[in-house]
Amino acid sequence: MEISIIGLPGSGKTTVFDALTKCSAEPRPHGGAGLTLFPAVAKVPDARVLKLSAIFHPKKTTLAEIKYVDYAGLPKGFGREQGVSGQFLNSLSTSDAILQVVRAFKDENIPHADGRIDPLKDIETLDMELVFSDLTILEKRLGRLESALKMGKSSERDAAVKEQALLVKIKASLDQGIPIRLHKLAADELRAISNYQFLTAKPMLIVINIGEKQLPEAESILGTLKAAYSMPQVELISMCGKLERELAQLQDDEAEEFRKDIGLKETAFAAVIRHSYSLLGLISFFTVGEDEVKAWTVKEDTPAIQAAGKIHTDIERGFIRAEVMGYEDFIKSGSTAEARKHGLLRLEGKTYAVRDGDIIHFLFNV
Ligand SMILES: Nc1nc2c(ncn2[C@@H]2O[C@H](COP(=O)(O)OP(=O)(O)OP(=O)(O)O)[C@@H](O)[C@H]2O)c(=O)[nH]1
Ligand SMILES: [Mg+2]
Repeated sequence: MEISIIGLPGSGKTTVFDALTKCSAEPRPHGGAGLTLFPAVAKVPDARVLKLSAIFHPKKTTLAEIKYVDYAGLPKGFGREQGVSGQFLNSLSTSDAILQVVRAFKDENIPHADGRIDPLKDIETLDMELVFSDLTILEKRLGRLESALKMGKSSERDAAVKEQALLVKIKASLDQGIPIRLHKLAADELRAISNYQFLTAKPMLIVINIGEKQLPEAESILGTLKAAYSMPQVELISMCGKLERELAQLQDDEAEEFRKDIGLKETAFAAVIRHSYSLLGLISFFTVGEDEVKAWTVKEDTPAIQAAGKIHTDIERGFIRAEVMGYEDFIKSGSTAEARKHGLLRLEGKTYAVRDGDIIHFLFNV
């Protein structure tokens, strides 16, 4: 799972990225090296894993991970309806979701490209950029479809005509600046366009980057923006990027202390990661034991056999059964033996849809 971080120049992308990934990316080069991708992994905070770890005392405790990508040296003109192409577009296209950083912080020493701080305007500007990029891809495809239809074989004609109609429909609304995710496309239509990796069809998490002084008004800033900009598959959240980056460099207990002092409830980065997770339709299941307690990431409704394959292809190939108990059931029971006694340890087959919080032991044979 990979999430690309984009936003207008100077909006705080790198600051937010550093906060999420605890500054674990390679140092960035200085000066015009062209576009460079910076991937780094964020650990998904999950109190359940820590609790399981406290019960099993494993040698190793492993949290789930999400990969974020930051870009240095964005093309000049990004945000001016001309910037997404080449390597930048390739990378954005293959990512599973987009995290957009929007500047709300005020700082006279850091000029905004448009000379004003207006988060909603910036969101719309970036939307236009992504719409424009999708239009370019779509028009190319339409052109090719048209010439194929002119000389095409009759066997492929029906599919081509159908696709053409769909693309024309999408183009009409992109032309009006409407993102594809606002279309209520049917499942087969979504499948038909999935290859194009349209940017405005991807889930998007918008992080409003507020300044420290704005912390008391964070909720009202966010509320206003949510009221003005709401659509399916888009989630808005606020975060003080600069402060969170500083906190990310402290020891956990020091950071916790600091947070309490300034009245920050949940770590903002935890909230961003949680939202990234739900936006992507991801859930966690756990494996437990003396060696390791580990959180695994899968899509909602993943069948048990596929979840097994995440751990090892041998387990998938030799899958016999899965022993499953819900996290809450386990905690209530206090131990696996108790859970078994009360019938809370279930035997499930290959097609069982894994649920968030399942503790799974796979039985297999190779
Ligand atoms: N005052 C203040 N400054 C911030 C905040 N967040 C980021 N900045 C500053 O804004 C500047 C730009 O931040 P970056 O994180 O580099 O922004 P970016 O979007 O990665 O910039 P480019 O990659 O150059 O487009 C830096 O000097 C940051 O220290 C904030 O919340 N408050
Ligand atoms: Mg940057």
